[in-house]
Amino acid sequence: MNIYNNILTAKKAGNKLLAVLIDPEKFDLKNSALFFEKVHLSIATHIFVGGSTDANNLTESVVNAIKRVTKLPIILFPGDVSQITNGADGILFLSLLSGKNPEYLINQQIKSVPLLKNSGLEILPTGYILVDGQKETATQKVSNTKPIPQENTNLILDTALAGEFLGKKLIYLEAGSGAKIPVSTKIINLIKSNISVPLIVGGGIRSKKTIEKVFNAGADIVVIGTAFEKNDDFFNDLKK
Ligand code: 1GP
Repeated sequence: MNIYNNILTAKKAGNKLLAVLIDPEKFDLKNSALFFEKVHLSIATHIFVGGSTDANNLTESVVNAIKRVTKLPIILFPGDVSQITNGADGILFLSLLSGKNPEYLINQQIKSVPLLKNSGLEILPTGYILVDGQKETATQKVSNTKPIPQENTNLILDTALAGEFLGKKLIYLEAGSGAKIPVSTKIINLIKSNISVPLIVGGGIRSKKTIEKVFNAGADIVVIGTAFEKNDDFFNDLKK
């Protein structure tokens, strides 16, 4: 599986990608077969697994259980080094560029190297940018960083470009899980027209209409978590 090349191919062809975010702390393992039946009927293309915290170390068992019921690429979206498990296919190797907390800029990444170097996980270097979604999100609390206000478009753009100049292969604009408002289409459009790597957008997206708006503004990958956690019938709106 070459996850990044497949993302680039989709981007080139203008095929939009949808990632379903599974938070191990909230996922009902007993329901996984049924949940994935719905996922497979939908336009979802990727599974992200992760959360800001995983106090009971559930990530490994969730990844292994999911692996048995889907062939979609499973990509770790870890809140910290403890959420790394070999059972997945790849990992968003995140650096929280919007914050000024060295722990999430580089320290967690250094700590993860012994786990990653022999893991077989495809590593996807990702510039992670937290934008204010009008709600104090778990990412903000756990990372002890402030999101960039949406009005501050220049700072968001320069942060994204700094990420690209540093060699990040993906830029992730994040309003935070359960955000009141998603990243604006104006910002998505601005970032998209200035970077050349694929753009991921997530946080607070909970309707088909918003997904379409976010795609049309330039997102290559949209990430949905809360909308599925609350109501997995949401997949019915997103049938292939
Ligand atoms: C959070 O971008 C993801 O990291 C998804 O956010 O839970 O609001 O869909 P939601």
